[in-house]
Amino acid sequence: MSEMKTAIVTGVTGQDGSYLAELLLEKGYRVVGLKRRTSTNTQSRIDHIDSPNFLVDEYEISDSGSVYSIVEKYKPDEIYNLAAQSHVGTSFDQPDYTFQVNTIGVINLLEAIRRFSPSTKFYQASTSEMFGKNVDNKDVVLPLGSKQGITGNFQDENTAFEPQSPYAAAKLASHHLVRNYREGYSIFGSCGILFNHESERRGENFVTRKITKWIGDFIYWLSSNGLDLKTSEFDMTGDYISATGCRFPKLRLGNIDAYRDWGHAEDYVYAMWLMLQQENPDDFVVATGEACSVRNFLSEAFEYADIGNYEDFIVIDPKFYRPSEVEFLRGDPYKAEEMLGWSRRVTFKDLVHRMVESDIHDAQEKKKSEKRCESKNL
Ligand code: NDP
Ligand code: GDR
Repeated sequence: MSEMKTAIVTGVTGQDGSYLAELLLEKGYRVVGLKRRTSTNTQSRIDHIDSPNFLVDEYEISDSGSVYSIVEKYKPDEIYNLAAQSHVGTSFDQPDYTFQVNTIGVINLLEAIRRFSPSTKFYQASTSEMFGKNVDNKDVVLPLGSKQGITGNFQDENTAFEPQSPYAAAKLASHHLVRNYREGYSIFGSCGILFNHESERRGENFVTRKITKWIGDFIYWLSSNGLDLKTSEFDMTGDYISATGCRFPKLRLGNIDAYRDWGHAEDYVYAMWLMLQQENPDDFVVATGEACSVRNFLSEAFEYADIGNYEDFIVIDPKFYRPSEVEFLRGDPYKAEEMLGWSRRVTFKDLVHRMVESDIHDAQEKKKSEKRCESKNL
């Protein structure tokens, strides 16, 4: 019987960390999930994992001594570095901190591997944000039967990087550092250039989850106040949706004309694992090949929840605009499909539907005991 592999997952309390921990456990690994010390519990995404092969240890990614101790202690077969200050908008307000976590943290891990565990394979969570404003264009039509790839505007492994935020700049520095350690010290370091991936576990301040969470809360508010969108009278003027002494805040959003290539996180963590099972380290774009706008997401979500025209329920708030925006991201996953045998399973529509269903369900469950009418807010 082969010996059990050990994998460290940084950022295990996050969206991807939780799915990756589940996948690695299924594959027979011992999984060490790393979390930072916090004054409140941040383990809601991993609380359900019940396995003797799963343990959670504490560290601080920006503290080299802490990272060295952890790597020396476990000398893992694989490290998946998912920890990050991952919010692009926040990185404009906290650029220094973003670099401490997203770049210095990566240096700490690479140095720890070089010094204490040079045979450890390393996965770095790079991002499509590194392309920023840059797109390539492909207008090729291949012969029938050959792999089509995609046409039109896209980004792939050869597209030049042009980061538009401190987040993207910090991630790009780390992307280059991994290549540096790969070439300079023969460390097995692979970078997944992952395009947006969402899920029922997505953080609530990313735009997709913000939308579906609002829908869940709104539907609960309607039902708990005996309101019906088709038969009740609503006043839709201003920032609230008001009816019979109750009101509910409209959904406040920023730039809804941005396009993203959205997949499901469960599919994407599988690509991470595949990258570390290859003979040689390399970088791969992981994407669906389809771009949809925030408007498309809104429209699909509101239609699925049977609410009506999303435009009546949202307010555009300049607060959510970024100093510089990435308008269009659409990845060509050809290399990952060919070399890793990876392909996405969840479509854009399925993703939206799953997130809407989950948030409607959660809102009903969580708020059953809450007061029925928010008229006190009037
Ligand atoms: P999340 O924001 O859900 O999770 C981030 C994780 O990093 C959390 O576990 C968080 O811990 C941890 N973290 C944040 N700050 C620190 C810190 N100072 N020290 C240690 N840990 C910290 O992100 P995702 O799961 O969505 O993304 C995973 C990785 O992939 C990130 O690196 C992200 O930048 C990258 N990425 C994500 C994409 C996406 O679309 N989801 C696309 C491309 C790249 P805590 O719970 O304590 O906050
Ligand atoms: P992104 O995701 O910046 O692509 O980064 P996010 O969901 O934050 O934004 C997507 C697009 O929606 C626009 N937008 C809003 N965004 C947020 N968060 N809140 C709003 O109210 C809102 N209104 C409009 C944004 O301007 C943007 O154009 C995600 C993160 O997971 C990164 O860590 C990861 O690297 C990239 O995806 C790939």
